Amino acid sequence: MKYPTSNKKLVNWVNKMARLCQPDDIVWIDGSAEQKRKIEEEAITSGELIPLNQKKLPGCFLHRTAVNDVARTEHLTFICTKKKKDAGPNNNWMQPRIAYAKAREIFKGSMRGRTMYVIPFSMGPVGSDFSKIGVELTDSRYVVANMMIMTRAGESVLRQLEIEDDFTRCLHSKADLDINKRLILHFPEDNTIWSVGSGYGGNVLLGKKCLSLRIASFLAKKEHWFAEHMLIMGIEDPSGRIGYIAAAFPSACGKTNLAMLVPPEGLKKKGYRIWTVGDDIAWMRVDSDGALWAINPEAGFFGVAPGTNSKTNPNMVTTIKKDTIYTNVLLKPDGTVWWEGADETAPEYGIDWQGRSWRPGTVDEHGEPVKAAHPNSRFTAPIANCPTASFRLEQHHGVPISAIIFGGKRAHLAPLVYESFNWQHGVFVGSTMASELTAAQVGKIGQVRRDPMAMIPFCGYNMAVYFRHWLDMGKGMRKAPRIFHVNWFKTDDKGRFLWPGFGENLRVLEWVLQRCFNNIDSIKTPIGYIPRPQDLDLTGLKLSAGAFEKLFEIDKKSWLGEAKEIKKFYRKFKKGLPPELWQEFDALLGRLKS
Ligand code: GTP
Ligand code: SPV
Ligand code: MN
Repeated sequence: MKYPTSNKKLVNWVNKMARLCQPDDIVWIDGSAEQKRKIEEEAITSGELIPLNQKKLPGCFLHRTAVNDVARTEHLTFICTKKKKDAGPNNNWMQPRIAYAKAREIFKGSMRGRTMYVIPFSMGPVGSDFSKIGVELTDSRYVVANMMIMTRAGESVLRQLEIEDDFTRCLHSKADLDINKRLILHFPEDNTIWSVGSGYGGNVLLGKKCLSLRIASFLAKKEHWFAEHMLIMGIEDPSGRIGYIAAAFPSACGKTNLAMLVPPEGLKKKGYRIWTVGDDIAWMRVDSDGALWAINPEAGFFGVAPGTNSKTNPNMVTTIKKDTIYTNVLLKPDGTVWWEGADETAPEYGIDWQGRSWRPGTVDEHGEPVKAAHPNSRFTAPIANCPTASFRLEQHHGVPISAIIFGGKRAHLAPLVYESFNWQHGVFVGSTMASELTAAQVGKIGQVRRDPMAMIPFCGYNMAVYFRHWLDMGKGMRKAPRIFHVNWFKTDDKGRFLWPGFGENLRVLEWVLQRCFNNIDSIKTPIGYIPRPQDLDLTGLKLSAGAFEKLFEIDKKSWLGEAKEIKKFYRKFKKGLPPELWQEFDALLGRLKS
């Protein structure tokens, strides 16, 4: 056979995996429009893709996953390092030898009667110093179609692999889509990912969470850079200066929405403009100027559908009008789609995400309302479709980061915004991040999950060592970004949001950049710096009476309670936790008690 590459390592590996999975056929993805069309047609025939109304939604398809395969399965996700300690208390661990053996049994013959696709892909612009190459083998045409949107895939990557020998080996098979035979395995020491038995996003688009966060975070530690669960956006101020920020919020806490916000009426007159670089992942390096530069390794969005509408996110509504794959949403009779919280009211009739007929008010056998779209239904769309897409997306150098922002859903504790005292304190703030369940979950109000830097499900090694890495990186930076914390989700006694959020969040970002560029004054509190009231521009915004005070209230008693929780969490890391973080902990206690 003639191969489209002279990279022996690649050819040998593809052949070896083919002997294991036994596909009928092997197809190399070249990235051409012609091949894309052919695969889409085959996917329509096989039922993997359902074509949508091509007049209203050109280039768009619908896909339905298996009913028990609708989200990342964290309990079936493993970090397989030789030593358990290297995976840390933050990860499920399996011995590599055992993991390979277990998965091999499931992969054996799993592609019989199917085609194995070879997808060479680059995370980041092909050839950039930031970028990493992966090759995914898969028997899913849905995965192929998604990877062609989410990554730079095909011929140009193969050419790069003639120069650059190394790549992440990503093996995926749907196998029987059996949850009891589902494993998402990472072998950071072998630069290898094996995923079997799933067909859902984060489990199978191996360039995303598996490579760009779990494997990349491991490499980043070794090679002295950052791989983070962060959006990247540019905020162009009225003078034309663009300040770039990177922000880490846990899954479903508002990264996509913030990354492409629309300036609110009150600030519009000033002339702000937003540039979207990325909505989920940031790779960042210290450059020769001593500043931190970032790229988004992805080329597409894999965003949450429910709640997406022209009010919450008009730029996304435009983005997903073409060339988009919808997963697990409702199919309308006219060949368009719908989800809870879409622009239009519910259609009178449709096919729900499980492929059953649906009408508003449909209930299940327990009398519970049936959702038209799964709550984690998603769309996959090219960033290039986005009206606010940054003009620097293809630049090999990325963008310079002025501020890092951490955030979570906290109904009660954290103020709208505060700034850390310095880098070390900022790492403390990130490492103690948490998200709270809101009033919507009866009986669980106030329940907190610790999610440092929004990386708890994604850090590919021991998080104590990851914290050490964060501290060390700060030392090497002459122009380190300032570190902030935001909370859009503080509520009043009745559980209503105190802050309107979405586009209005720009008011907070304006202050953040004022701190970075103009070093305007602030108020010092025990937890960090907060804005002076006159420095937050609230033009045209009507907050309810007392809301502003509440948003910035720092209740020492609650913070002392929080400190107890932080201590419990930190203790999980035993002696591995950097002493600097205990120092910061003690300093916080001191400030709260004085
Ligand atoms: P992943 O793709 O899972 O990583 O999620 P994400 O962080 O990109 O979250 P996304 O932007 O999709 O937002 C999730 C939900 O948070 C949306 O359904 C919104 O309703 C809500 N949300 C986003 N921004 C705000 C905000 O500023 N205020 C309030 N109250 N809700 C928000
Ligand atoms: C997340 O859960 O943080 C996502 C979706 O961005 S997935 O790609 O499935 O991980
Ligand atoms: Mn995410």
